Amino acid sequence: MSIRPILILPDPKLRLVSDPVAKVTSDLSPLIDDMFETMYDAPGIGLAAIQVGVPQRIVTIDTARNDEPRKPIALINPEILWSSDELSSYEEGCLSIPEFYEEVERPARVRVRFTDRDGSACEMEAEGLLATCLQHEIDHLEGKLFIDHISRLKRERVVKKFTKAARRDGA
Ligand code: GNR
Ligand code: NI
Repeated sequence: MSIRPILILPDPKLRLVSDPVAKVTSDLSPLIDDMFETMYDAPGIGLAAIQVGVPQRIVTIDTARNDEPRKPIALINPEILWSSDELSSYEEGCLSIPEFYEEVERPARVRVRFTDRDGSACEMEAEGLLATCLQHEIDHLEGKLFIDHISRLKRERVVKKFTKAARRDGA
């Protein structure tokens, strides 16, 4: 197992649409294990495979608090089946946009279909932070970032800041 480097804005790979996983086999295990290790190390509550440079539709999530036991969830080919009309607002962050936080309004509840790492078809309904996190991660699979949900002025400001930083760091 290893911690993999996380791609940072404005890495163009973050804008790729990830490919569906054709067949869930144990070949995925090293990637999924590394995603959990990378996510817990960061620390973050979610990670999409593209954030470690792999354009496949795989997500890891654990929204358990620090004082609770871990609750790791791996989702392969996740799809939103239903989302509530009711919205809720969370201050979101992203491991690919470190130390930038902004309120985002999204559906308060979602129903998601996915395949788990054992290859079983699963569905889950979520609310609260988990619902927000699921939508944030599924956005990553479409090349979408949470800054796409904020005002253009704020987005352009943060993109500019990270573009300058990348230039300075010679990335
Ligand atoms: O760690 C994370 N926290 C978070 C907080 C509010 C809404 C979404 C998230 S996901 C983020 C990790 C990440 O970047 N996942 O793609
Ligand atoms: Ni993110």
